[in-house]
Amino acid sequence: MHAIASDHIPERLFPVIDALCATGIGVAGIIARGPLGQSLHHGVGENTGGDQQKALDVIADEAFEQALGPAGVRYYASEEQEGVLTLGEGPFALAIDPLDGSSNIDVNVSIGTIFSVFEAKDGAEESFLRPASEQIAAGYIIYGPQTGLAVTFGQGTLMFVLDPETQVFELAEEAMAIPEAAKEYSINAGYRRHWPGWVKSFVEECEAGVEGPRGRDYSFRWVASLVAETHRILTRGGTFLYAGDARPAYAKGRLRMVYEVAPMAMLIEQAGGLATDGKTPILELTAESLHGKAPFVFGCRDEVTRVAELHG
Ligand code: AFP
Repeated sequence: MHAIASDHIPERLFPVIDALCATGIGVAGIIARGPLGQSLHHGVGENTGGDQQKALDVIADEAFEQALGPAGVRYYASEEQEGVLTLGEGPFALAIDPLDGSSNIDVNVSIGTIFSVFEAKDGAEESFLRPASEQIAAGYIIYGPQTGLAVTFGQGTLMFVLDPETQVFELAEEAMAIPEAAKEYSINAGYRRHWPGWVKSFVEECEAGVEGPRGRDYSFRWVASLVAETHRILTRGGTFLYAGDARPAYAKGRLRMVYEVAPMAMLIEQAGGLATDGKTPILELTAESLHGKAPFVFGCRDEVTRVAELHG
């Protein structure tokens, strides 16, 4: 019994997507039990990037690592692992944030798993330190009121929903389309004093609303869960900004290029949106290190274009 029903998945990638979905169903069950099950949100250490590791980060990482080798993944690069793991002799290299948004685990807010797939090269690290445009698949599983899967293979962005009765992911939308213009913008406004000028200018234009240069009112949204923000923007539009700011260690923002920024950029662009580092398309960039960060601005074309004008 497969975990996903769809003839919209390239045959050679189906085992990988099916393994991601089957593992995701297990992770969703653990999350749904919350405090009734094992403790999920207590700190268990630090990952390579210096971020605090929660118990669920490690549980999810171990589950995906176990499942993906037999599915054809040769190299496994995870936020929760220092280096690249060799899982088998399959044709693919998969980068993953096993559990993104872990600061939301204990408050029952949507969190997710983000993944990016390349054809494996001869070397482990070189299979990931390459132009983001070479991704052959990218997506996320969202653990929320619905458990969902957004995925792209370079021919548009598809959305699936897990049917709770059959425990199978079913196709809900085969061509997600982001609106041209946004009505919402997303940024952690708590750090306004640290923002670069172009970020402040964009946000102030949104705050000026219908009387300002944008000529319409905007609502502000911040969930602090990249998967939840991306799902909302894919579904109804918006603009997301996490640029570099003046805080120590935030010169390139907070989000990681290989397993957060690059896969989300592919999903967004395949749905007709734009994804940049503030001015340069993410898909034109090459990761310099496994856990390196990248400034990230994505969403509706009109807004991301305006951000690039202000950045310039
Ligand atoms: P955690 O996984 O540590 O919760 O970080 C989540 C995240 O990487 C991304 O999902 C959010 O968009 C972003 O951090 C939120 O960052 P702030 O906590 O600085 O708002």
